[in-house]
Amino acid sequence: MISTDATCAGTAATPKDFKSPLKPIWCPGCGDYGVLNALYRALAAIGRPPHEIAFVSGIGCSSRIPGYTTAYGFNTVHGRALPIAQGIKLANPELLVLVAGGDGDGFSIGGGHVPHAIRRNADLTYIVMDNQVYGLTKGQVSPTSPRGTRARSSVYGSMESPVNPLLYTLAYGAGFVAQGIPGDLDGLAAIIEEGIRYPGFAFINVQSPCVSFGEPDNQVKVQRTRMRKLAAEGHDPSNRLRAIELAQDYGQELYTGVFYRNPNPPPTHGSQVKALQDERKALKAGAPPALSETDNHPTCC
Ligand SMILES: Cc1ncc(C[n+]2csc(CCOP(=O)(O)OP(=O)(O)O)c2C)c(N)n1
Ligand code: SF4
Repeated sequence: MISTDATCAGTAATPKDFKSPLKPIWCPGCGDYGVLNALYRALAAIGRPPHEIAFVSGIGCSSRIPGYTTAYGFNTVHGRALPIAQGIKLANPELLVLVAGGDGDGFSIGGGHVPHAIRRNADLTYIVMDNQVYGLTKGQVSPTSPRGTRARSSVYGSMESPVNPLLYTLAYGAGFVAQGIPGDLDGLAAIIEEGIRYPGFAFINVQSPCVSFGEPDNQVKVQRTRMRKLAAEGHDPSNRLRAIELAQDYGQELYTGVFYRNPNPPPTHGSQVKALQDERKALKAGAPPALSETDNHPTCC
């Protein structure tokens, strides 16, 4: 295991340092394996020891991911990873806080939490393993399933338009929005590392195929042939309007890389809370002593 003070001692961390003894029980070929491997690499590059990392998830196949790392993990409640992660970050701002889950967890039951984490600019990295299906509960349509998807819960085909996670987060003002695929491990590891380094709310949508209930034309091998790297297309990630334009192709084009990185990141929620606390402390230190019990209750009344 990585030394608890590896970064101070100058010992380089390796992906293995973040691998827990627990063996993943995902189906063979599940995209989530690739996400986990990319994450190991990203954490090694960041170099923070596992005890300085809190990894929070909701419920779902993808939400098992914290247990496969050596970070402190919390496999919480369906759809509630973001509020719990925000609480952890507020209570201990020094921690590196990662959040993960599925598209159902994040954009169905938990969809109402995403805008608030974004508008607060909570300093979290949120990784959604978007397989366009509810995997754990055996293949119902999810909020990102394409219209017409036939599943156990929609035998005649889904009649709803899918949620677009890229547009959703960009529209609410997320400072970092990216997308990756597990078949491009190097690219995904680089995106996760960049998201972690971004000072503020970072959203990473991973098109992580479900081999058991997902669409056959959206599996790892097919994705590799379909992916279009934004960097190779000459996209400038500081251009938010262009990012929004590109994000509209979600479900049609498989863009990978950083859609948007705010070149002037606004203050994080934590830094604003800290500034307020410091201001209150200074005021208190300079303020006249509080009135005593007797002063507050004069004997005349
Ligand atoms: C409050 C609540 N409602 C419903 C469920 C049942 N449930 C567990 S996981 C899940 C959806 C899983 O899909 P997703 O979040 O996309 O993750 P995946 O399994 O595909 O990785 C549901 C509906 C639950 N555990 N708790
Ligand atoms: S059911 Fe799908 S999402 Fe769940 S482990 Fe299997 S392949 Fe992965």
